[in-house]
Amino acid sequence: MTDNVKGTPIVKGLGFNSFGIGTNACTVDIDEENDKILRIRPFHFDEHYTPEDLNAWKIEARGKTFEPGFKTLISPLSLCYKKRVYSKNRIPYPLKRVDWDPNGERHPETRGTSGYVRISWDEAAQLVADEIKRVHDEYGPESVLCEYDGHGETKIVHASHGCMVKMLELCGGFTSQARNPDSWEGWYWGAKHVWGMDPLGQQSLQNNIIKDISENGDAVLFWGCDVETTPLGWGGYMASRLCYWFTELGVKQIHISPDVNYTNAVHADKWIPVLPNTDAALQLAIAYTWIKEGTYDQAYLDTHAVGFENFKYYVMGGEDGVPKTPKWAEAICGVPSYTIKALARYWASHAVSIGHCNGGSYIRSTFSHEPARLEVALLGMQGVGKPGANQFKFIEWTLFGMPTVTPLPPSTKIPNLGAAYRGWVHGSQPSFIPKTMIPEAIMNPPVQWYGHVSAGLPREDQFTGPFQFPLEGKERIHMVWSDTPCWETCWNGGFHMQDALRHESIECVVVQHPWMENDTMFADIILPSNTKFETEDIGTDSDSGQWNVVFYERQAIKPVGESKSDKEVVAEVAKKLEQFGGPYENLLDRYLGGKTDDEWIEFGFETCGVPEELTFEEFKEKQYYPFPTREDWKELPAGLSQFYEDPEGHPLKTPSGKLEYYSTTLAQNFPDDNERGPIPRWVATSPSHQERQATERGRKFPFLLVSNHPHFRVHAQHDDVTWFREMEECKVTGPDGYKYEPLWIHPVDAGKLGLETGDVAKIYNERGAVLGGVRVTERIMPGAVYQDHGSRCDTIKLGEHGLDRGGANNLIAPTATTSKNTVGEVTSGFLVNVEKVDVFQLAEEYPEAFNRDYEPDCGLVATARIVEGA
Ligand SMILES: Nc1nc2c(c(=O)[nH]1)N[C@H]1C(S)=C(S)[C@@H](COP(=O)(O)OP(=O)(O)OC[C@H]3O[C@@H](n4cnc5c(=O)[nH]c(N)nc54)[C@H](O)[C@@H]3O)O[C@H]1N2
Ligand SMILES: Nc1nc2c(c(=O)[nH]1)N[C@H]1C(S)=C(S)[C@@H](COP(=O)(O)OP(=O)(O)OC[C@H]3O[C@@H](n4cnc5c(=O)[nH]c(N)nc54)[C@H](O)[C@@H]3O)O[C@H]1N2
Ligand SMILES: [Mo]
Repeated sequence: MTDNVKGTPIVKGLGFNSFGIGTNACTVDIDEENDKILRIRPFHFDEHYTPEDLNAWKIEARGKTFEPGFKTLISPLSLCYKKRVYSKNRIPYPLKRVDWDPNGERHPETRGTSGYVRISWDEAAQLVADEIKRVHDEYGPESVLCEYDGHGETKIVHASHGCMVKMLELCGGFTSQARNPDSWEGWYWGAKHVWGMDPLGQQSLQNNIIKDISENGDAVLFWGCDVETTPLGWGGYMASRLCYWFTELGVKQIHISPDVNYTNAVHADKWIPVLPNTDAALQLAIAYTWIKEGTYDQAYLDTHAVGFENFKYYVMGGEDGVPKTPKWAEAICGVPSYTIKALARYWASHAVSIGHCNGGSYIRSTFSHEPARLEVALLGMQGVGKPGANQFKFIEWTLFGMPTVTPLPPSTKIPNLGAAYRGWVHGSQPSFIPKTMIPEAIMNPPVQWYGHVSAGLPREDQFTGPFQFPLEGKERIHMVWSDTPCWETCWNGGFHMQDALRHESIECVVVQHPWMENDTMFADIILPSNTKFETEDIGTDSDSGQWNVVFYERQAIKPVGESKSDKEVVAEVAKKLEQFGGPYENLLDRYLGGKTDDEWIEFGFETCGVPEELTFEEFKEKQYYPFPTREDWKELPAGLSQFYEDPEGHPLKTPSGKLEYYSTTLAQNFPDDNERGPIPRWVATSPSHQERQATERGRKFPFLLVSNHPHFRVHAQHDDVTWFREMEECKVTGPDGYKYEPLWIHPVDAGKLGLETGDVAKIYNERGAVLGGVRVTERIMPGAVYQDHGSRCDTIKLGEHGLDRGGANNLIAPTATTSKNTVGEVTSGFLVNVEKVDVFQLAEEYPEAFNRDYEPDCGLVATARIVEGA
């Protein structure tokens, strides 16, 4: 461990959302004493550097000034992190599942219910190495599925995700669980076909949009957007401060969402409740109103768009005989027709921008490509790119290091530690499976799809394929190695995944993880990894929106228990594999890349873009370097202003270079696709999904579930944090003392169902049920119910038609992907019913589940599963 200079706080970046790479963190100071973390607190950028060094920026508009400040605006998710480090849920030592015997019966069917025994690191590493060798020999390397790359602590040298793939690609390969272009499914699969905007599909030219709105904007539509919540997982409260700034300026904030989210509650001028994933109907009715009233910008469309006539024909009912009137929309989306008209009229006569984090249900639900491209269609009808009218983002300000993705003043450089990153590599393997198709690929191979489905690929990639798993002549999956054990909690159709993990074809499951939670309980071998407090590393903060910084991260404490960093965990296995010679020869050295940790850190420093005159010694002493603001930032064109002024000179990345209201490439490539046709439209139901209220299923399961990103969690992370669980906001204490995941329901619906605040209810459909603690509130509109995403599984009955006490509602999300030719997730905005349950009766029925080692302020503790060696 590096010697800590007494009294000098340790600088770290805390963020949990960066695909495990060192960006998207918020810089913090950590106070440590006697190998214990005392506290985590805001960091001051001006400790070693002056405002002049930073070329401090400010936005001045309407006689007021906005400045970023020099103290980090850290979020509760960072402040609390010592509770995660010292959680009772930490895995103390390597473990083996009791009824898994590699030389005898393997009992795949008891995964998820078995207990574990303590084993040594030596035995654990040997077991994993033996299994890899056996599977390679018997079936080939493609039979090892690696699950990696989810969000994780921001780490570079001790990468949180994908260390194992770095090793396996050196000794034969593996099958990769490819992250689909998630979070922005609709933008990616839909909006790109209207306006290009590679790689994400959201407006990629973001420069100076905040400055532009401050000077010229009348209103911002928060269309499925909660900036008091979702920027917290990545950075801090900068986006929240922007909302206060808009209020100060008189920029109206109009919220369109099924719920009164945290931002809405604090900043909104107006709330327009819309039923989950029915936005497409609302959008079409706005287009209808504009066409009917002649209040859209036809002159702009003449020069900036193609195919508008086709779209107009559809909107006015030419194609299907159904004009998309506000009355038509009202019946679907629940927004009164007069409100739709009022919104349309306001928008047409003001400078309106749309702000997102990513979009909520409608961007991650069935057919999400439709509302996404309809939004672009609407923006185009009002001349997107004109002063005060753009689409912009409140988070991911420098995602993937793209210098144009920042509506705030950019720095001279975005620090890039890619060269030193020791984790996952995308696209290195010919054999891959989209994340959303894993259960099917395991249980019912072969499976087929279109596109390489790695986030960040150009639009044309969606036409490549079909791809298939397994590759021609190759075997199915027989072994799973995961460092992201939260599939069942985070993806679509978790109960289905539980069945896949227990499938007879799966002979071995290895999980490396710091905490005993979710899919970890399906592992045969568990390898305890650790948090960034326990290692030395280098990192960057380029997402909190204040300053872009690179920092040296000293080790704060010794590893907890017998844990090792993810990188070291894999090194243990590499060492053991060497004994087999052949492709495994010298594997450890090759995996380590010929450098020690210190050398990798120094290499990261040298290659990340810091000025040459800064020495490594000086950097280590100061612990950070902030990149100054670009001198010329005010001259950068705002948003899409150049396209607005000169579409020929600044074309979009669509085949025509213009906004495409009719996509010829979609028409050519998927002529039979009526779920994603060439024109954006309202798709009621179709073979892939029946998740609309006005259907047969809708009568059985009458509510649309909204499953937002949690305020006090990052997906499956932070659910064991004592400070949060103590808050009434986070859990509802049931009559049995168990802390249930809150379920919001409108008083009218609660009345019909006989539910009261504090009751426990089951949320269910034909895929299964999860429990929730009822909170009756007008913060959710009638017809919709709301339960956050990411609560830890505490499954009572496993698999299809299962029952979960933890409230992990992804377990009952649809198993099919976005639509026929798009393999995105569908995890929110689907049909459920709700019914009161008697927990004492359930406890009698399922005594084992109700007697697990559980503490209300942590949830299940690690010992809930450890039967020997504790
Ligand atoms: N219902 C619903 N579901 C959703 C969404 C929704 O809106 N609603 N949103 C979706 C979206 S946008 C996304 S991006 C996905 C997110 O899905 P994931 O990225 O898969 O989710 P996380 O929980 O962030 O996953 C990270 C996992 O890595 C672990 N981890 C963190 N740090 C480390 C480390 O250092 N080492 C190791 N070994 N593990 C670590 C965490 O404990 C967790 O198990 O969820 C999707 N699911
Ligand atoms: N604290 C915290 N921060 C996070 C994350 C986290 O898990 N926790 N996850 C991170 C990740 S990976 C991502 S992708 C982003 C996600 O960022 P977003 O996609 O913006 O997050 P969501 O919570 O899914 O949705 C935002 C809001 O949309 C509204 N909404 C929900 N459904 C609908 C709908 O059907 N129509 C309309 N109009 N509105 C709807 C709700 O009011 C909700 O609060 O957040 C990131 N930041
Ligand atoms: Mo996401």
